[in-house]
Amino acid sequence: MKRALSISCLWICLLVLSSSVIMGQDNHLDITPTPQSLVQKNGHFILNSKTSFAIGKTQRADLKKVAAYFQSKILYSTGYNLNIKNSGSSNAISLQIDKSLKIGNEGYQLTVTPKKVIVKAKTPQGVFYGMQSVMQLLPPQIESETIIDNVAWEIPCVEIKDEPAYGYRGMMLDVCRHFHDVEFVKKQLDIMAMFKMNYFHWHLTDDHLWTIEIKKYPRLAEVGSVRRNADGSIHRGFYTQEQIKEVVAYAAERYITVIPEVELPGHALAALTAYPEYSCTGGPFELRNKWGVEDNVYCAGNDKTFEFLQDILEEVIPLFPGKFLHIGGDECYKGFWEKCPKCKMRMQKEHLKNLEELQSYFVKRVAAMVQKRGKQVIGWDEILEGGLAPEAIVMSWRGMKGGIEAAKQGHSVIMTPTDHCYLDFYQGDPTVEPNTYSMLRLQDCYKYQLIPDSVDASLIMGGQGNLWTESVPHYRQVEYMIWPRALAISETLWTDARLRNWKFFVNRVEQQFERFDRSGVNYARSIYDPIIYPHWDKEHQLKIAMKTEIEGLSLFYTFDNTIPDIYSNMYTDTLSIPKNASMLRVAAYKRQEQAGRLIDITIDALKKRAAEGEKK
Ligand code: TNX
Repeated sequence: MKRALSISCLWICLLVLSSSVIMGQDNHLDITPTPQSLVQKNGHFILNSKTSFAIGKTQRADLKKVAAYFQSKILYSTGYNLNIKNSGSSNAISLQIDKSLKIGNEGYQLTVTPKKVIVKAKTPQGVFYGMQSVMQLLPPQIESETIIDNVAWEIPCVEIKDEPAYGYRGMMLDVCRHFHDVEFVKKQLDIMAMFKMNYFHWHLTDDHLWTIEIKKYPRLAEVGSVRRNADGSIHRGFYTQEQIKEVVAYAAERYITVIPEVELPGHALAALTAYPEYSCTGGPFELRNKWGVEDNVYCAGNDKTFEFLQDILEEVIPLFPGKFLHIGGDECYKGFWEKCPKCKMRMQKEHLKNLEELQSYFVKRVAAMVQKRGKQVIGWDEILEGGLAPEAIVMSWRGMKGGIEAAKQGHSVIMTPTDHCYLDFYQGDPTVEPNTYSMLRLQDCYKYQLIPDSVDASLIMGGQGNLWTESVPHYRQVEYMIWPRALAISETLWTDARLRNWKFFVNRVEQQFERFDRSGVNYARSIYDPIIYPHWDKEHQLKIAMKTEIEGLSLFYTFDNTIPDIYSNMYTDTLSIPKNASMLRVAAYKRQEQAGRLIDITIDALKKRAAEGEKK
């Protein structure tokens, strides 16, 4: 897939000219991701019980579906069951396909006048995105799951022309470390669609669980989907093929393509527990019940391993009509291969010089099977080691370098580097966040610059946010980790980089919080928490610098164990630690109200952090 056509200068100029409107505080113009061009006009359209959808005389089934989708969303909160008609000269939301538009296939044009809302696009997908923008122009109550009376359902008059910067705008969910059921996955697809994301990468197999039913190998689901945790508790879950089809169809209605990931040659212990004969040692194994990577991987010397994988893929491929299939490829330990007689034979026979080449042989052999079935393979950037499989798409996660290298070799790339896209990392101070590792603040996601210098931009398909779930046991926490950081990711993938503006983005994120509250979506408010930097000065005294991620907050703190409020000391400059202090307590206030969480951190913990900071 090629990067969508670059946005014309005219659009940029239009946006700059209209930026005073956009940057304003008008809540009704809070569309995320920011449209490429938006001009506000006077007046508004009022949606009421008599408003109808107009989808044209031909009553295209695809437009009818789009209309029906939003009809039911609007019904929930307004109680209005809008009619779907052929035409309507006033009080109508007109959905139109216009192939002559000078816009990409996912783009749309939205015109709102007091009489009419017109959404035009080349494709139903474009119309769908135009309608998502309409929803965001309505008051936040539109997201309510129950009827709300006494709301003026106004849509401000606007002229929007919009299309994505990148064709691949994804989210990955790992359901192997912690399983999440179909209903929850569907809810995430709904939310992704609101922000015009179009690929759902479903990490279905790993050392810790195998989560997809394979009829020919029933033990994969029977054995591979049940884990005994280290504390003796059981964690289990898999999807039947019927459920998979249901999710794929549900996603398609939201213009989201589902990409399954079947991990190989590593991250395969759940499969090997069920069928140990495809490992080098023969097992027996148990599903991995501590985090980290398992050493036992598929045997690369045994032809039966490839037959097994082929059989699995033969069942997986028809379930996913999209053109991509992810075969993992990351973090494969090769120590057993080194000792395994069959693997050694394979290396000899195939003239493979080292274990990296054996890994490459493995990936290439499976990639060829997948490609024979008409699919393109995606692999994590380790598939570069020992030589890339022809046509393989590289998902660059260990920074951008894998992506750069792959693009230099002429391969397509999906950028998902840890320091912008890893939604399993902390997003605020570790003392108040659920336990995990490393740091990725909202701002880090927003700074995501996909195209490094020196690569052919057309090979960068786009990017995605990744949620690994080692430390995410509960579905509410999945949402907490994804939102709002995925808003930043969606904007970096949709909106032209030149139009990005952190301050304006934060305003919109804050408006979105209200919408999430209304629709029962969990999210993190970590942007309101203080950021604390303990460090040693030249005299080796502990000092504390603090700041906030967003503007408009003041920090109040105490060292005497009392709870800070606006009458406490306000932070203005680097602090020294008073004698006998044992704890710093600090909270951010927005005007008179406490905005973020109270952070309590002992002086000992601050010292430890300062030391760790020095090591970095
Ligand atoms: C690396 S990213 C992994 C995952 C872990 C993740 C934790 C990648 C291809 N592999 O298996 O869950 O780090 O952040």
